[in-house]
Order: sequence, then C-alpha cells, then structure tokens
Amino acid sequence: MKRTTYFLATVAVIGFWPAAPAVAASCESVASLNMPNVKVTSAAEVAAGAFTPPGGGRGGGAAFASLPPFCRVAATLTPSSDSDIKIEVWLPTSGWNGKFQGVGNGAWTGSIAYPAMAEALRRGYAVSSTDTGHVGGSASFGMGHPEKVTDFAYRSEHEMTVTGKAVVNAFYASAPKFSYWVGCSAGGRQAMKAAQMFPNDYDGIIAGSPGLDWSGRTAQAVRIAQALQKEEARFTPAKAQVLHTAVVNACDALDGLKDGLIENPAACKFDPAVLVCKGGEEPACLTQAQVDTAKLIYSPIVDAKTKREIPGLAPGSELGWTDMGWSVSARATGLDHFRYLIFADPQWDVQKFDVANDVARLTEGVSGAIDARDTNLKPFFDRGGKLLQYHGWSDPQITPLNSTAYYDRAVAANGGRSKVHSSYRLFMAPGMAHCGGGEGPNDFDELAALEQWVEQGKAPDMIQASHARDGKVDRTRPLCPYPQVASYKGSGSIDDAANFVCKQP
Ligand SMILES: [Ca+2]
Repeated sequence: MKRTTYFLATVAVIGFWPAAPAVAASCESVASLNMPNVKVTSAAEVAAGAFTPPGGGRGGGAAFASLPPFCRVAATLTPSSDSDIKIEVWLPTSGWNGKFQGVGNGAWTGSIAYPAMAEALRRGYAVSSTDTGHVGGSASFGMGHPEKVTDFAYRSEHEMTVTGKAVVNAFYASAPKFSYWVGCSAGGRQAMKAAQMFPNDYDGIIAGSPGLDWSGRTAQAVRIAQALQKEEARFTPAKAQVLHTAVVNACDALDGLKDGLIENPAACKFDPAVLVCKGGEEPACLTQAQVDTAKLIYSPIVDAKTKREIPGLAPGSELGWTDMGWSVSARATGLDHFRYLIFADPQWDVQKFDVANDVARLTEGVSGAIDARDTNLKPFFDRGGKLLQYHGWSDPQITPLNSTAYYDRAVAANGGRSKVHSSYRLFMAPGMAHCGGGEGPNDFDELAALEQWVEQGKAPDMIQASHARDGKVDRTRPLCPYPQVASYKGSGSIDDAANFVCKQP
C-alpha cells in the first residue's frame, strides 16, 4: 500500500510512467539540491550491510551489517559565516515508512550518531543526524566562537531538520507524513529545544533523560568534583553499595511493595548519617567525609543571585556514583563548559569554582542558550505536537528531578494537568540509570508508543518496560505517566506487568 502511494506521487511529480519506482529520483541526483547555505557533499547508494562508519565507529558493527540498502546523503550547512555543520540523511531505497526521524546526540557531541541512524533506518525511517557543528567531544570548539555555540545549542538541529525534510522530498517526491525527534541525554535536551523553539519541526518528540537544565548540571557536577578533590571524601564501589543497600532498605516499602525498587524517590527521606562509622572505618559503614559527600550529592544548590533551586541526585542512584562525583561524563562536561564557554581558560580547574558567583554565569549570554528550561510549549501543543519524556530515577548523570520539576512547571504554565496531559507525558522509570540500564525495568519501545499517539490518537496510559539479566527477561513493569506510579494489584507475580496498575501515589 505504501509503495502505491509513492508510485502515484512519483507519477504526479515527474509526469511519466516509470517501471516500478520506490523513489522519485536517483540517489546521485540529490546532490543537485539547491538550498541557501546548504552544500550537498555526497549522495550515493549503499548496498545492504555495506556501511562502515568512518574510523570504524564505536560499536554497532553487527547493527550496521544488517542494514537494508539506502541512499546516503552528506551535507555541510552554514547558517552563519562561522558555521560548519555536518549532517547526513539516510533514505531507504525501498520500504520507506513515509516518515522522517531526527536523532539526537550525547554530551558535547561532535560526531554523527550512526548507531541511532541505523536503528531508525531499520524501522523504515528516512533519518538525519548532525555533528552539531564541530568535531570532537570537547567544548573547546566554543571558545571565541559564539556562533558555533549557537549551532550546538539549537541551530544545527533545526537546520538539519529543515534540510533533511527537503532531501526526503527530493528523493521520494513526497514530504514525510510524520516527523519524529528521538534523543536521550544531550539528545533529550535537543528534544526539549525543538518543542520549545521550533514547534513545526516535529509531530512527535522523544525526550529521554534530558539535559534540559544543562547549566544546573554543570554547576552541580563541578561542585561535587571540587569536594571530591579530597581523597577521603570519595566513594569506592563497595561503599556506594553499602549506602545504596541502606537507602533501598529504608525506602523500598514506601510504595507498598518490597521489590528492590523505589517508585517515588522524592518521598524517600534517608539520612546517610545513620551509616557513620562508630569506631574505626569498617566495610559496612561510611566515614564522616563520605557521609558529607552523600549529603552533598543529594542536596540542591540554591543560586544566591537568581534564587533558582538546582536539584541534586535522587536517592537510589548511588551505584552509578564514581570517585569523580555524579559520573565521569558529568564532571568532564561541566569542567569543559566552565573552561571554554565561561572563562575562556583551558587551564581552569574545579578548585576555582565559586558557587556564590559562578552558577549565575552559566545562564548568561550564549552559554545560557544551551539550557532548555523554557516552559512555553503552547505553540507546539496547539499544532498537535506530542511530547513523550522519560527519565530513570537512578540516573547518576542528569538528575531525574530536572524532569519532574520541569514537568510540574510546564503544567502550571500551560493550563493545568488535564490540558497538558493530552500533549505531554513524562514517564519516570524506577531503578533505571542514564538512558537505560540499572536495577529497574529499563528496556521499552517509547517510539512505538509515540507513533500510536501521533498517528492514531492513542495516548500512552502506560509503557511496558522489561528488565533482563544475562540476556533473559526477569521482570516486566508498567512505566506510568508522572505523577502516577506503578501499583501492585495485590496478587500474582511481582515480576509481571499485568499485576500492576498506574495510580496516583
Ligand atoms: Ca518498592
């Protein structure tokens, strides 16, 4: 049926009767696409399984080997004179599902997200990714280059989307029927930017574990890293396990079910001081310095200048802590932000961080444009856009309290919960780490849920998630639209999602 649709579109546009076209134009002909500030640098068909990422790529070898044939288009976009934005667009040469997908990046990015592109292509999507305007995973690109920071903040993703849709149109002689953004972490931040700034770009948006409070995360990560310069303040994996076990023991049953998961960590009031060693240091207790670190990691920063409260990590996240603090990546991302975008000093280090003065700097100027905290989602809602956000409660890298706090603010700013609920839902995943993994159910098909919502009007009242051990599923559980949580019906296996309902806690 889809094939027929493209066939008719082709006939209408090019006006003759081709043999059996799945596409309207040859892949190579896309190279002549004429758009301002867009230079197509290559357009060539890739045979099934023949794609290898530049430099061998990171992982995904088997995933690339199973790819169907596609038309691979690369372009350079220059919306400003200092811009150098690379994008790729992959177009299935047969079996296109009629839809477009933009995929997001991680941390400071600087590379095309080939594994995410491969996944979208396998689902039949025409898909696009950008390097966000620079090469490499550091923020050094931004020092003295405000236009490049703007490209990273939001412009590269938007320009990629506009160009990607034009490439789709040139190749299939048909605009995409539906367009989706799919991203986690930095890609979740990009997702929120799209919803807030470019309401017409996407019909449906997945915002996974979004770094929407980029500046807040930077401030927190560097604050913790500063405290952890003292070696005695650090956690070993064994001590993190001691703390985690105590937290779970204290708060697991608050949700009515002892299952090793804390459904609502915001209600968990655990004081790490109960673990302080009474005599000498022993394996089962924490030193006073470690207790202080734990308190610091859970605690918010309240910015003295703006009064903004920046949350800490949630109880339950302890297994993801490292001796660098929130996570190695959070520390590195934060350190880079201060070095290159705030102080223009590659030698700046965490001991110089001044919580009283430096937090507010992050939200000033072009640095502040990276944040995605604007709650005006009305234009996106009004055009029928759907926003599906998810976040793991045990995320040690981007605090899940960013997501719940933003959702609450968005509800207040956009006409209340019942109104917002028809356009925007947040699914919190107990025990899930950053973008996946962890002790809680963490594998789910959020895109399938969003497609049903956008294309059939079936809003997700729950998303079934599973947890696997050694490759075998050992638990399924519904993820519920916040502020609902999964509640046990009272009988049957606690590892079977069928025995749970979503309920207001
Ligand atoms: Ca529980």
